[in-house]
Amino acid sequence: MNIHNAKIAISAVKPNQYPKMGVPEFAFAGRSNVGKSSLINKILNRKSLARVSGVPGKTITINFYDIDETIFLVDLPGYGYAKRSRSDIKDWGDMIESYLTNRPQLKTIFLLVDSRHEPTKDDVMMLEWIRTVRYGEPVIVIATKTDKLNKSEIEPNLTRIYEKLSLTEDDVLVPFSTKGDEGKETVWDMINMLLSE
Ligand SMILES: Nc1nc2c(ncn2[C@@H]2O[C@H](COP(=O)(O)OP(=O)(O)OP(=O)(O)O)[C@@H](O)[C@H]2O)c(=O)[nH]1
Ligand SMILES: [Mg+2]
Repeated sequence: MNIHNAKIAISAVKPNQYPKMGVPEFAFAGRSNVGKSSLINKILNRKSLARVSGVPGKTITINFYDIDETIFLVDLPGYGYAKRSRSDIKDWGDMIESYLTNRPQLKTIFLLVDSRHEPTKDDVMMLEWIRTVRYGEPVIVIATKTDKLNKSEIEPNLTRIYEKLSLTEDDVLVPFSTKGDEGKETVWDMINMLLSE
């Protein structure tokens, strides 16, 4: 797979817009502003393929990135963005749910949480929901923005995430940062492992 051959395939809001190509898909979920779009750019060595912003709520569609016609990386709109109306939140829920529950080629859902903070109620709910729809599969959680922590904070913060999300030894918790390469190889290793299953 040539990761330099990456392009946006489509920004979808409803199922009939999802790509027809049946290649394996890997989705990135998490709170708004947690760093989903940044992670996609980072692992592809791209500056701005996926739109990133300091303003939460940047990604409002399901964005499918076509990597060498071999896999799709799927950037999901973030949750927990306070300035959304109730009907927008419902639309968000319907959109995410219809994708995450009706997509045979979806290989896994990576859940991103901010390494600096205790996982939010929404994070816990999202993880529980992922456990239900992906019953029996290990959960993969990515703790983002580790560069914003002191060295001494990393372990305790990871432990807090592990405990708050009730992770088990079958699950995976990956520290990740866009400043430097932390986590990048691990994410690719997991994608490649799931591809070879
Ligand atoms: N220091 C640091 N900043 C990061 C990191 N990852 C993301 N950011 C910053 O966090 C902000 C939000 O990043 P995005 O990638 O847009 O977050 P998102 O999860 O896609 O957000 P939505 O599209 O709103 O759901 C941006 O200002 C990024 O530059 C990281 O590892 N380290
Ligand atoms: Mg985004």
